[in-house]
Amino acid sequence: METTKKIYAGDVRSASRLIRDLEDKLPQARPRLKQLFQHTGKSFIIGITGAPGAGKSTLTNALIGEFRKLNKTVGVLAVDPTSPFSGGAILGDRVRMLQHTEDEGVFIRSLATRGALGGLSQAAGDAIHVMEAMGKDVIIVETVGIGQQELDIIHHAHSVIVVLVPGMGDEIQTMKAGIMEIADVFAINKADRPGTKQLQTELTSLLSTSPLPTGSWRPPIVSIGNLYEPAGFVEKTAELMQKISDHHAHLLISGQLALRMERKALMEINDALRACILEPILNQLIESGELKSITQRVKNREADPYTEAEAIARRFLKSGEIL
Ligand SMILES: Nc1nc2c(ncn2[C@@H]2O[C@H](COP(=O)(O)OP(=O)(O)OP(=O)(O)O)[C@@H](O)[C@H]2O)c(=O)[nH]1
Ligand SMILES: [Mg+2]
Repeated sequence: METTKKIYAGDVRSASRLIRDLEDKLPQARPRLKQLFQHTGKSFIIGITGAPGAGKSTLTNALIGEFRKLNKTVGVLAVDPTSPFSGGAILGDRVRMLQHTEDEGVFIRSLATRGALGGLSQAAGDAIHVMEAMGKDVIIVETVGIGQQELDIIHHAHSVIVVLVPGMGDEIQTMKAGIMEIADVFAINKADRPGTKQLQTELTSLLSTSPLPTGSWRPPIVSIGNLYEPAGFVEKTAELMQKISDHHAHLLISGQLALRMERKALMEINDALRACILEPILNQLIESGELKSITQRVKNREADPYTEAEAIARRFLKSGEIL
């Protein structure tokens, strides 16, 4: 059977290989992705972000369990922009989600940093498309929320959960990173720790003072109890599920879903332009050593970046060398 057909049938090996080939930018990978594209766009994508160690994987694991109870198939993509090796990310996350690795309805993959040229958002988008083509009902994207790269990744999602932990100074951190604006649901994790009430109060007042047009979604806050008290933890996870489902319904009814899909499409075009134009040019300039000399010239004020960029654009676009 053809690789793409196998992926539509949910074949784990073919999907894993394609994700890896896309990551490695092997020439045969992109045509396959193009073929798959028409089979994507039907999954519900949930983003989970928060500080390192906030308990995102623990929560993802619990959500997988809830979705499986509803007979939904689940894809999970753990993206770790801070780790140079996907091995590290895989290890921690796999351990956390071990109970689901034998489950055929669950597919878990990790991505790590893409090196100097960025492109992590594009790699994440590609991997998500493969999971969509596999027919996963729900895809959970876990990413450490710190900088712009992670915010870009989270824009692949329809609903975004921001995980906060009491007593970590997260409040200030997250607001700085602009995470407040992207949160659809807040989860206060490790609510067994001191400072939970205070964090909840601060967040509530912050949310109630921010002006919102009538009828718009006000992000709810769910305090996830203690992981080590399973009964309460399961109950709270169910509450979180309800909020996610409420948000999904809101997206549909308000027409926001279409807007988000449009924003996502625009981002995908941006990522693709980057991959098709900017990356090959930069790669060639790096290989030939030209980037280094241009950098020196600009640094020494012998040239300005625009003139250099225009000259490069003229040269590459005319020669058609980039494809
Ligand atoms: N006390 C307490 N610890 C928890 C709770 N939930 C998770 N943890 C612990 O917090 C640690 C980090 O959990 P993870 O789920 O790996 O966190 P993460 O956000 O995925 O971490 P990274 O992916 O490394 O950023 C683990 O040792 C968990 O056992 C909780 O409710 N209470
Ligand atoms: Mg994790």
